[in-house]
Amino acid sequence: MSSLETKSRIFQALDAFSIEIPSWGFANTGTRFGKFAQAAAATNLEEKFADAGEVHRLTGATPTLALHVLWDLPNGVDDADTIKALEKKNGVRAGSINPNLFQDLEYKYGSICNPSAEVRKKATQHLLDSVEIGKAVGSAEVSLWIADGSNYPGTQSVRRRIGWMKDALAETHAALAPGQTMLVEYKPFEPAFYHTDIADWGMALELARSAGPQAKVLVDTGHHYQGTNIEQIVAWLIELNALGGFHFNDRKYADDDLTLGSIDPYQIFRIFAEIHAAHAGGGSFNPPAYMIDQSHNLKGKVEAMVQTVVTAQELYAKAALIDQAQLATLQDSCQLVEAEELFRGAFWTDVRPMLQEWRIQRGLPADPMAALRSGGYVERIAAERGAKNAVGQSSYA
Ligand code: RM4
Ligand code: MN
Ligand code: MN
Repeated sequence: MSSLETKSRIFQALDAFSIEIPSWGFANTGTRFGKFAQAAAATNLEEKFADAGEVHRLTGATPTLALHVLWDLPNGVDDADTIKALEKKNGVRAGSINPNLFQDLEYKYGSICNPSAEVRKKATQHLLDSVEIGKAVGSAEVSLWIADGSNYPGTQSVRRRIGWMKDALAETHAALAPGQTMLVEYKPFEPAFYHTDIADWGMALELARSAGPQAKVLVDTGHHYQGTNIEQIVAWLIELNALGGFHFNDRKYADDDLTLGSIDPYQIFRIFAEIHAAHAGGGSFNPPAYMIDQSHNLKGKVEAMVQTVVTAQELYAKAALIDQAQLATLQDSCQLVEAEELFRGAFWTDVRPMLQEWRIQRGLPADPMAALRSGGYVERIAAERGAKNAVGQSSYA
């Protein structure tokens, strides 16, 4: 590939790529053993929006901020005006709306799968409220992660819970506006440790399909068993026109929510390779929503987010360098080593100088991390928020 073609591929890929950042990624989080408060962590929605605005200013790639209903919109739809004012002030829009069905005491035995009809009704109402919030703030996705499940064999009826869940999701789907998408996320473990009600992509797919055409599957990269071939799942979901979005993060052991690409960048590259193959294949491929779902309890929050976005851009750009037509020829003639080398060659290409060039041409800082450091933003927010963070907070929000 000529260097001119490499450049044009990379520029095209970057122009088309944006990734949503999570409000909860700027707040204090911890492990189940303790919470490590950071002086610069965001303590309220205003500060989360300010941090998101800074990341977008530096990278030009994060126009939307995912919101978690309970943590960010405690007054539900009544908070829509606050959101709109913050959007205007900080230059980022509200992104996916994430209902929270995992914190309230009555959800101890499940939310939309709870054996109690009363609890299921309350949980479904929260989903409907989340849809209304999405409409009020003009956000495209309502992103459902249902934390339901059980801890011990025999203690719950898996099949009855499927029926309850289908009812709730169908009711939620019926309330969607034409432009809204409902994303169904799966996770095989945690907080439940025997069964989770949406454990894998097959279950999520069936639930999405039975809910209706605006429901799609969300793949969180940390929500798989060790060794799962995630890019194969992605390929299937593309094939079935059911890939709605991603929650990107990395992991070594469980749902670690580490920085994307920190443990296995080749995994993310392989996922992006499927996306580029789908784009090259033409047809009716609707690109999924790219979102980050990470929480950094040791790294600085804004630094980690900038690092994540830059890494996502690098891996997306690398995968754009695969010559899909040539790869198809090599695959058809079973030239295995040549095909693999072409694939790997894209991964090993250093795209960073091109990314710098792209940023300069688009009026962005050539090195977002260096710009973050020299701009003094983190020092400023640490000074402003330090006292509030020193007294400790009870939760994420
Ligand atoms: C879950 C899941 C959800 C996220 C919560 C905070 O493990 O990944 O997407 O909203 O964590
Ligand atoms: Mn997630
Ligand atoms: Mn998760």
